[in-house]
Amino acid sequence: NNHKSAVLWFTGLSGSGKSTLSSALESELFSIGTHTYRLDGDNVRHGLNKNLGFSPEDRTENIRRIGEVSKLMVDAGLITLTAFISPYREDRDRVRATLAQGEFIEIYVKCSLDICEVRDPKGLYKKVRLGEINNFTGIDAPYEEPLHPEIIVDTENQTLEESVQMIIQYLKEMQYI
Ligand code: GGZ
Repeated sequence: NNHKSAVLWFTGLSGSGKSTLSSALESELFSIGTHTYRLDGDNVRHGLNKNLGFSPEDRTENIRRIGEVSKLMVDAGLITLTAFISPYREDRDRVRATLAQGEFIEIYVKCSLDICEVRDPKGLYKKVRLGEINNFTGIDAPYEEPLHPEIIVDTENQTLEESVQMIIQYLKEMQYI
């Protein structure tokens, strides 16, 4: 184990690029021998958190459990990557507070709602506009931007590779890897 463990906590709107970016970063970290694990909706909302929906209370509980699991993974020595909207600042800050100094790296995946809606990778925004989904983040549910994230990636104006390298650069400078 030639690296420090930490959580790379990606936060941002649906369609902002959290999954794409965290996957690409994980591949890059794997190629340099880092031990990682990635948590996202596919492996968490269908399993551990399958009893949770998208009400404010359920989102808070979703993030609390993911925070606790992340903490265990950090204890196991992994660089843990999480890709959840995590819309509430208080919920993210609570996760930060459960970890030691330097173990929580908040990465704001910044992208305007307009562009997320144009990308619409899963056709969800279209469904929202048709009235088939409600309480959708950015439309009729809040998204609270991080005030002091460790890293901001602007996926509207940066390429995927630039965003990956920006995070790798940070991890090197701060001597995580
Ligand atoms: C936001 C929703 C909703 C509502 C379903 N609001 O783009 P996606 O599909 O893959 O990412 C979204 C995902 C959000 O789950 P999270 O666990 O990341 O959310 S939170 O952190 O707020 O608990 C979207 C889909 O689930 N989705 N309904 N109403 N996103």
